[in-house]
Amino acid sequence: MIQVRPLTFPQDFQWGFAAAAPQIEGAAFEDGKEPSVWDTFARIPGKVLNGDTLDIACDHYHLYEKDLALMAQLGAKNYRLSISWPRIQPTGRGAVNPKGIDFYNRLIDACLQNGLTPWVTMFHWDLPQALEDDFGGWRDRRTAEAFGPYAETLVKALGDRVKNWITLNEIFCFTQDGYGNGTKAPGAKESEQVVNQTYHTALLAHGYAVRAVREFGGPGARVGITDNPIPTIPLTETERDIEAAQKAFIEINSRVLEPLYRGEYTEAYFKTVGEDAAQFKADDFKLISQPTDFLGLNVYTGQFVRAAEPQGYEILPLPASYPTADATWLAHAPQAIYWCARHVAEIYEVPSVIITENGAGYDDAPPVNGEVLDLHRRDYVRNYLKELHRAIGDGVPVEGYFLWSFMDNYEWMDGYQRRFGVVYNDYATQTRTPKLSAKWFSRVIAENRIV
Ligand code: GBH
Repeated sequence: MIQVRPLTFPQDFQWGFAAAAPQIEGAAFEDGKEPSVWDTFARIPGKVLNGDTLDIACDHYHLYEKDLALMAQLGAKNYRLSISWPRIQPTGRGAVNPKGIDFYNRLIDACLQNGLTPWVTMFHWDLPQALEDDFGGWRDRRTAEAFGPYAETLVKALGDRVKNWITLNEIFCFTQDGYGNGTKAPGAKESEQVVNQTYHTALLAHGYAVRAVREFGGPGARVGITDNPIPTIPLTETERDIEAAQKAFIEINSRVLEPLYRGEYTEAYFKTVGEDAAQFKADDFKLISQPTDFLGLNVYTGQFVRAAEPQGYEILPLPASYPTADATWLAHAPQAIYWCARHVAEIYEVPSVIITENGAGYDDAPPVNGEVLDLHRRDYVRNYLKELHRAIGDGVPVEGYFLWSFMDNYEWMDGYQRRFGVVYNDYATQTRTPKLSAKWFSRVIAENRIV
């Protein structure tokens, strides 16, 4: 007879859903919230598909109780949410908006009532517009200095119930894309040197936030950052290609991971940025490289690498026929999750890896007879989970997996067309319909194995 070996996860493996405030909350100008850079950016013609704004989004600000109940019904035990800085501090500095604190108090309480452990991201790209206007946003270290008191406010207000803190989400996206390519808010197109400076400011902000958690987090508080390094997949799993993939990983991701884990800008960093390095003060790295408790990884796609001279590696372009999601940047490369987790464990010896996001964006059609048969998304996730399971089997310390995303939401410059949810959202009626992928994922959680 056939011997089936179930793909079971460790007993204490943490399953959950991920989402972010600006993408789901709506209520963009309610209860004292002032605009974020995204509220401004979305109003610039041509920047976001169909001119979609974040004004209403999934109206989660008003519907959160129902949403959390559905999440719990699907069996999730963890929820990664983010907090809107301009809701807490409308101008990014000074007086705290009591209604902002009230909302997150209610949200966290509702998580706990539903058996959901909150994992809180302090910043998921919605910088208060006032900081962009007054300081130049992430170009200027005053923004990092403002982040410290903001983080402290959060930790003091919510730290009795929140024990898992994520300082920043994907530095690359709000620096390189925000100030370099201009595809994300604030939509600037600065020199490489300025872009590298925005990375440095972000790293400092992370450092201030780590300090806030250490000082005021109370018993059991943990802190980490979520990064989206480009996963480098060895073309073949042979020594030569693996070594090449490691080298490529270090170099192409050197702007964030090297200062965080090596406590300086390294040779790999200077090799990558050349003469456009960030300016820094000697003490900065004490703040930036404080030890953290876990590293969050957002993994969607990867790049294939093989050994080659003279630099030791070659990154292979993906052919046009390579399978992708409707989000065309999202090439279907399940090994990316294995290699990304393994690289950070092997190179930086991170104590714990958490997949803080993984998922797929498609332009799903509305439910038919109450069903969305998103086998494309289901199989995408299933294949990535198999590779994650393999990583755990090989000894990579992976502690949890958060699916991006709970429900369809505001997909940044792709607006509402591009859907990453496992729950379908009808924006006209704010009706939520779990897709096939949600029901399947719910069984995975219940059985703690790939079904
Ligand atoms: C995550 O970002 C975000 O954290 C989340 O908010 C978002 O909704 C989710 O993923 C899905 O996108 O230059 O054309 O090759 C993912 C960020 C988006 C970064 C695509 C790299 C490359 C675009 N990635 N981007 S392209």
